[in-house]
Order: sequence, then C-alpha cells, then structure tokens
Amino acid sequence: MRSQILALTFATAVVGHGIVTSPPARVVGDAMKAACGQQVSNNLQSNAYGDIQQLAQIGTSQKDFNATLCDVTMCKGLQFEDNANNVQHFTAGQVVPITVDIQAKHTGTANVSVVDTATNTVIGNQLVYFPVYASTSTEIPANQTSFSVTMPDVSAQCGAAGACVMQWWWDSRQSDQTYMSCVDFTM
Ligand SMILES: [Cu+2]
Repeated sequence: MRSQILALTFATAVVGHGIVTSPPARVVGDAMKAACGQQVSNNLQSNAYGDIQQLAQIGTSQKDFNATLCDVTMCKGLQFEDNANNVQHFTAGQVVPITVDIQAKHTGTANVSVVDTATNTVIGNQLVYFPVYASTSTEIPANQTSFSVTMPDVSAQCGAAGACVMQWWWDSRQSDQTYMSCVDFTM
C-alpha cells in the first residue's frame, strides 16, 4: 500500500509532456469520469499533458475504471459527450494550423491523422508524419510545435459529430510514453 501511494505521488508530481493547444482538443468531463473512474479522471484533470501508459496503469488498479468505455488509446479515454459543444468544422482541402505545447522532450515519432472513433482506426493516410520528434539531443524545431495539415475529403466518414477526430499522436519508445490529443470535427 505504501509503495502504491508513493508511486501515485511520484506519477502526479512528474510534469506531463505534450498536448495540442489549437484547435481545441478534448477535455475531461462527467462522461469521462463515469467511464474512466475517479482516479484516472483526476489525473487527467490535473495533468492534461500526461502519457497514456500512466493512465492505463492507474486505471487497472481502480474498481470504477471501465476498460471498454475508457480506452486510453482512444483520445486518452476522453469522451465525445463532454466535448459536443466544441466540434470544429473542416472542409476538404482546408489547411488547418496546429499548435502543440511540449513541456519536456522524449525522442519519438509523431503524426496527425483522422481517426474513426467507432473503431479507433486511422482513415486514409496520415496528414503529417515526423520520423524524429521532440528529440532529447536537439532543441525542438519550430515546425514540430507549429505546423499545418491539409484536410483530405473525409466527408463520407466524418459527416456526423463524434464520428471522427483529428488526432495528434506522439510516441516515444525511448521512454515508453505516448501522448495524444483529439480534436473533434465534422466535414
Ligand atoms: Cu517523461
């Protein structure tokens, strides 16, 4: 028990690492709390920048964590219902500027993709891919935190709010930490 408390204290004390700040990304709300439980919800509330491995680790030790409803690999378990008033509208061919805030570096890869939320699968090709991202051996290039993507025509799949998100995904095998943000949108 003591080691569990220490582990949790340590986990919440570590500053998280990255999030999309624009366009607005999914945030915590009551639906997320119901699906993911109190501890996971609290963690994400206090540390929106955190990695999904930490959320999964906390969740598996909690009785009110529903692994089916709260898939941390799908928008960190953040729910559409909590973000229904924050849905962007994009058109095919629209150039969408994206701003990322990174608090600490871990060498990895990153991409932005359109994800089908019903299946948690990428639709079509990645919109942008960074083979080396947030490397610990260099300063972060400006175009890794401020860049644009051109929206493909996903109007057939993404017409209804909640069907799709634009997902920013940064995966560091160096640290076994994965960060993500989801922007709800319709086309
Ligand atoms: Cu870290």
